[in-house]
Amino acid sequence: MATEFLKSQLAVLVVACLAYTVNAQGIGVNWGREASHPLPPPKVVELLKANNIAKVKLFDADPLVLESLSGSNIHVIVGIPNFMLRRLNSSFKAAESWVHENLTRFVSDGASRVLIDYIAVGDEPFLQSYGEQFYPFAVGAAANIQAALLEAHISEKVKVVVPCSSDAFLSESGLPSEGQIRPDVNKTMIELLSFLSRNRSPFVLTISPFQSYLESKNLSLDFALFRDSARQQNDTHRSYKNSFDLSYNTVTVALSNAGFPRVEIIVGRIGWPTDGAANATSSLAEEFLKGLFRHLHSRSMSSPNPLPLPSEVYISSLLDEDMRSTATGNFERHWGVFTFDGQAKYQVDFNHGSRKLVNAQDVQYLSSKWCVINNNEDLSNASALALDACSAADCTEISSGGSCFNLSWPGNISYAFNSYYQQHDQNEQSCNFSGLGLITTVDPSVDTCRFYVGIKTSFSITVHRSALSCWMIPPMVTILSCLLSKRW
Ligand SMILES: *[C@@H]1O[C@H](CO)[C@@H](O)[C@H](O)[C@H]1NC(C)=O
Ligand SMILES: *[C@@H]1O[C@H](CO)[C@@H](O)[C@H](O)[C@H]1NC(C)=O
Ligand SMILES: *[C@@H]1O[C@H](CO)[C@@H](O)[C@H](O)[C@H]1NC(C)=O
Ligand SMILES: *[C@@H]1O[C@H](CO)[C@@H](O)[C@H](O)[C@H]1NC(C)=O
Ligand SMILES: *[C@@H]1O[C@H](CO)[C@@H](O)[C@H](O)[C@H]1NC(C)=O
Ligand SMILES: *[C@@H]1O[C@H](CO)[C@@H](O)[C@H](O)[C@H]1NC(C)=O
Ligand SMILES: *[C@@H]1O[C@H](CO)[C@@H](O)[C@H](O)[C@H]1NC(C)=O
Ligand SMILES: *[C@@H]1O[C@H](CO)[C@@H](O)[C@H](O)[C@H]1NC(C)=O
Ligand SMILES: *[C@@H]1O[C@H](CO)[C@@H](O)[C@H](O)[C@H]1NC(C)=O
Ligand SMILES: CC(=O)N[C@H]1CO[C@H](CO)[C@@H](O)[C@@H]1O
Repeated sequence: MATEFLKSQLAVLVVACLAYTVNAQGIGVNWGREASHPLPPPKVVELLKANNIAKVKLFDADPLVLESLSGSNIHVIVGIPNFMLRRLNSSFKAAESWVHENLTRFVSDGASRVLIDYIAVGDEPFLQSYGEQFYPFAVGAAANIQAALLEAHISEKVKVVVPCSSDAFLSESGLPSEGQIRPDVNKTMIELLSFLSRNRSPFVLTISPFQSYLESKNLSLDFALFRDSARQQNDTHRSYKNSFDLSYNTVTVALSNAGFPRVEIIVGRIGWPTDGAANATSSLAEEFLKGLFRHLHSRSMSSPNPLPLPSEVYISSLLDEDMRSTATGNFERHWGVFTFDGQAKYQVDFNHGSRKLVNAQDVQYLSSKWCVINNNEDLSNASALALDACSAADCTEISSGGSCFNLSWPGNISYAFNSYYQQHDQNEQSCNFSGLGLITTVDPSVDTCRFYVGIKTSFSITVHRSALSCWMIPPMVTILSCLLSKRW
């Protein structure tokens, strides 16, 4: 009797594993902090909680951030920036001190405990544009961190992962059946896969439907946005109705062909930007995320031949970041579901309910003051001054496709002046512009174009771009196993 019962329960478990769907517990966000005026970490943690976001992926191990997360019940992926990989590869001591200084005290039990599930060693080190700057050190660094975790007796709690960009994979035909590892990183990628498999760690992958849409003439917006009207792409044994499945399966085929057919996959970064490029809008971002969530929740049950689903998915991103590199596009600063100051840009359902997103509360702004151009002056040098301002401040909104692109001259010059002025905490000197700047208390915002007011924060920083480019994007998380992740 008992055995029968056990058997039937097992059968249920097995079916549940096969039909595993990503539930609300499996959806998290990337919390990047490349912002001139970041929201204070405790405020961000309130924002996560208010929206029932149960997982977060960080790009470093800032103690203020970890302290804010302590006792929160939010699961965390801590990141190690790419620039540290070289040292962590060559020195076990460096890995030991990283674990000692940044991890141990937060992992131990007690009220201040942070639920750290993974350490993301590097941030997409295989990104093709990085060349050989980072990836050759990734596996060695990961192995040293793993050994340091073992030594600190926390390797059971915390797993080591290495987030990978989707451009580490390719397909000659554009179809998944020909998916393979990019030849120049093939050897290292296989070393990484062996490392992950030895430690039962998941593979963390970025999927970029927005960039695929920009780059490939063959993929339509309908295909990227999970629309029913999308023209399907026909592969040998299956057809694809959306860009997500196409990219995802290109990678699963490549991993399988490399000898790792059953590796667990986490999508460490996926999203849709809202500004700085054509089709980067809030309404399309909303459509994309709704389509993605619908797809993740329903796919395994309905499709006759389901793809293995990712066990966790991290949305890019929680907040906009005005200091991110724009090397790959002006949209890079506009991934947030929320604006830099924590206001929801659109509605999307993170937790299977139907509540609206909750904005950050009691945000402390600077005064209601803006810097604009003084039209009564000789404006012949204005454009040059604006360009200067833009080399430091964020002017992605006035670029082609941006939300303020339609501002006619000299409105766009005012935008640049204001951006610089807010970035400099409304310091009077920063609205001079050789006498062309004018401080006003009348909000110059028009239609979709918002002239923002900065956040008052002791965290505001003036960081040099070169330093920032080192710790650009994200890391990720995982699932132990289907069994553990399901609550029975
Ligand atoms: C990584 O560190 C090991 C051990 O110090 C060293 O042998 C190896 O050359 C390093 N890898 C690279 C790519 O420098
Ligand atoms: C701990 O992490 C911080 C932030 O990522 C980093 O600056 C620091 O160097 C790390 N400590 C060690 C000992 O590596
Ligand atoms: C684009 O689609 C056409 C027709 O379906 C196909 O012949 C071509 O190989 C595709 N190109 C790429 C880059 O996928
Ligand atoms: C990658 O390396 C594996 C193992 O060395 C080899 O079998 C495979 O052919 C390589 N693939 C590519 C695309 O170079
Ligand atoms: C794939 O097949 C379907 C149905 O056979 C067809 O309607 C569609 O145009 C094909 N897609 C491509 C890209 O050839
Ligand atoms: C514009 O800039 C040039 C070069 O710095 C300067 O010589 C000129 O006086 C400026 N013109 C005005 C109207 O400020
Ligand atoms: C900018 O103007 C064009 C043409 O008037 C219009 O089609 C477009 O929607 C406007 N863009 C924004 C962001 O307002
Ligand atoms: C402002 O707009 C004008 C055209 O209206 C354009 O020529 C100029 O480059 C823009 N300036 C900036 C800083 O975007
Ligand atoms: C603004 O700049 C002009 C010329 O560079 C300078 O003469 C003036 O003193 C400055 N004004 C303030 C308030 O700093
Ligand atoms: C749906 C939508 O907004 N599509 C637009 C994407 O961007 C291109 C280029 O600007 C437009 O032509 C499309 O209309």
